[in-house]
Amino acid sequence: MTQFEFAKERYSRLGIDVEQAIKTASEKPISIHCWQGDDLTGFDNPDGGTGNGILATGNYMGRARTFEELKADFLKAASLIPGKKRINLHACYAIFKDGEWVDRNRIEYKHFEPWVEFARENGFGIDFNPTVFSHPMMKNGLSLSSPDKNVREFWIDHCIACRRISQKIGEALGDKVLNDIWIPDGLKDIPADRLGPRLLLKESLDRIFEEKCPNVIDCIESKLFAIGVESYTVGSSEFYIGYSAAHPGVYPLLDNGHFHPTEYVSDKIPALLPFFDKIPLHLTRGVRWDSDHVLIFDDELKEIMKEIVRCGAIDRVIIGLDFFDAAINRVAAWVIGTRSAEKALLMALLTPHETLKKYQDEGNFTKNLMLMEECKSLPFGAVWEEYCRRQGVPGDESWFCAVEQYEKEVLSKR
Ligand code: RNT
Ligand code: ZN
Repeated sequence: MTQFEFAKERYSRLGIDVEQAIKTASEKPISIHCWQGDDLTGFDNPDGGTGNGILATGNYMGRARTFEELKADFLKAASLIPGKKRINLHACYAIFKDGEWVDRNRIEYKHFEPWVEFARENGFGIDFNPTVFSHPMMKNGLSLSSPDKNVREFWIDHCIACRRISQKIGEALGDKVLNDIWIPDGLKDIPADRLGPRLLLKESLDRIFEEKCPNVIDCIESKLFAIGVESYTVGSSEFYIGYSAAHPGVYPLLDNGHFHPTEYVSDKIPALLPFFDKIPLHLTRGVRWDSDHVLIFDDELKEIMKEIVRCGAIDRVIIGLDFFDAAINRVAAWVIGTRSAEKALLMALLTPHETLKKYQDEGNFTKNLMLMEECKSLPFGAVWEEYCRRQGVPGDESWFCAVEQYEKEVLSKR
């Protein structure tokens, strides 16, 4: 009996169909952010670099500097990750040809057509994000909520352009494209006016969402605070949940780094499911703050995936990743983080949710706690390895050899 057969038998004693779990895991897309590959530098800013609202730390060798390099790195990472993949792009990854350059309020679909070709060739879906940071039109750290009308108009135009691009990408791929608006707007010190900027943001969003874009899943991503923006965030959770509730077709995106550390996105998913047909996520790992460390197979990631599965919401929760570490090999960072998400998803699919729920409903909390604890030592590793094998990727640490070789042959020569 192989380890996998043994595991299958062990899980079936708990009423779990391992084959079905593997199939479901392999079909659920995970949207992998392109920005792990180049520290969110993008291609539209000759000086490069983040700042003005966002920051990647570290100085590991081999950052992708061009479209070609970013594609190659992404493919290397993707070849070591099981499951269905999408690529999540930011507007700053526009591709300008023949010396052309336009500012962010003027970008068009053609600037992303090469990405569509790349996605098509490799069977990836695409998701999209306006890039509302690292730009001189951020004034006093504000964009869509700025008191300066010119600033607001610039960013409104940018977000409208991004929705149109997303729509066209969706049409080209026969798919829906998630377009996530996140803005860093906020204040370092105590506000004199908390309402004004929110009213301006509401007005800006109304303008942005005017046009019907049937292939776009519109999202707005809230945040609690950031370094330099400690006292007030215009796009807070309440603001965006309120906005989404009042505007069907707009969804509140939950980034698990964007809440107080004692608040859990795993609990927010079932709180929002009764009201929204879709819940978009950014999975990340905050260490003490929204630090965007590489995702690991930790308790909250497992709990988030459990909620998605046990709420029967695998088709309603849209999984995207959002971490960026420039201090370690970037290709490895992608692989470690995305494999962790895949692991957590598979493990959630291998949990006897029906039985546990029955114990809870019967008030049998002792048995519930007992079984939850016993589940932690089920032979999950054997199923994970088999899942990877069937997906044509290494199931163990041997995937790292490919990254080491790539570092030696490609990254170290940059
Ligand atoms: C920032 C948000 C946002 C960004 C990406 C790059 O705190 O999480 O999602 O990380 O848009
Ligand atoms: Zn995010």
